[in-house]
Amino acid sequence: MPANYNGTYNMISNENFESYMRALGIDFATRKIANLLKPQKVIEQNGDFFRMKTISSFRNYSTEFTVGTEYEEETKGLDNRKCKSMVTWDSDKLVCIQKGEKKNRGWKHWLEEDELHLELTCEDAVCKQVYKRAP
Ligand code: YOG
Repeated sequence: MPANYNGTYNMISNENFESYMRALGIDFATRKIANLLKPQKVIEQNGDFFRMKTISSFRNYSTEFTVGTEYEEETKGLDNRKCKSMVTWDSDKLVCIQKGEKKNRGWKHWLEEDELHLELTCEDAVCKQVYKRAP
């Protein structure tokens, strides 16, 4: 039985988002706006199938994948690149590798009680975000 990530989570902390965005080549003005956002993650999970939505007042981003199956990801509204992405389980952690133009790109999710943790990596930048389950 895989871990259950189903739920809606609100951002409570966001470290190094600026360096992550710089590594992705996001322009100054967009970074200033994005840095002020407190997005929400909405996760729908059915076994190994996931729909993940990142929702904010500025832009939304949505991805769907099956764990263990490589998929074409287009980061529309973010840095607008194409990646060959693949998510795998590392025990109860979800680990995504995003192969493409940017080296060392990916993310990891894990749960700690009512918190959803996310580490976003691009090149040498690591952003750490924590979300709390919405009441
Ligand atoms: O999430 O890959 O949870 O897809 C990362 C933003 C900001 C737009 C968000 C909008 C990267 C301008 C998704 C913020 C910065 C800045 C809300 C990260 C790029 C552009 C959409 C992500 C995974 C894991 C699921």
